[in-house]
Amino acid sequence: MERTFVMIKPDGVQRRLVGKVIERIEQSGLKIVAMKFMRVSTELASKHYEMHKGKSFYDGLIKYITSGPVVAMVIEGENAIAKIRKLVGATDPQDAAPGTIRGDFAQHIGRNIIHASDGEETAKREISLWFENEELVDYEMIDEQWIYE
Ligand code: D4T
Repeated sequence: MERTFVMIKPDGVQRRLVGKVIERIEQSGLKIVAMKFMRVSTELASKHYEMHKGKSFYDGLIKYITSGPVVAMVIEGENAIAKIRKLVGATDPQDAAPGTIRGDFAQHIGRNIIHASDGEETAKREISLWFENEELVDYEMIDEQWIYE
């Protein structure tokens, strides 16, 4: 089982898409192990996006992510990292396939609704950046035998 970090960005919250996004994650068989509704500080935003520091879109990105509340989550499942990236779709919504979250709900790369970790190392780093260990809940879902063979 793998864990990944997912965040519904301020535009997702403002456009009242929180329920729809979480529904897609849940109905795919993945499991929520942590979730919080929060305002992102500039400090947290700059740590989260430190790899983009110096790029042309960096300042706008930090302003956007700190502009309103977000929903931060940790999601667990078999190949959860790749599975969520597929559900989310390409970074630029103009390239995101129909049926993906960005393909169905977004238009512009600077307002792309959702973030999801892009690999194992990133997932580990982001989960520990956004959550304390005790905020991650270990539990079993009653339908696990119907989700996994
Ligand atoms: P995030 O991190 O938001 O899930 O996006 P991705 O993992 O899909 O894409 P990324 O790290 O390459 O980009 C981070 C974030 O920056 C915005 N962005 C990106 C932008 O506004 N203009 C750009 O040219 C790029 C490359 C969108 C996502």
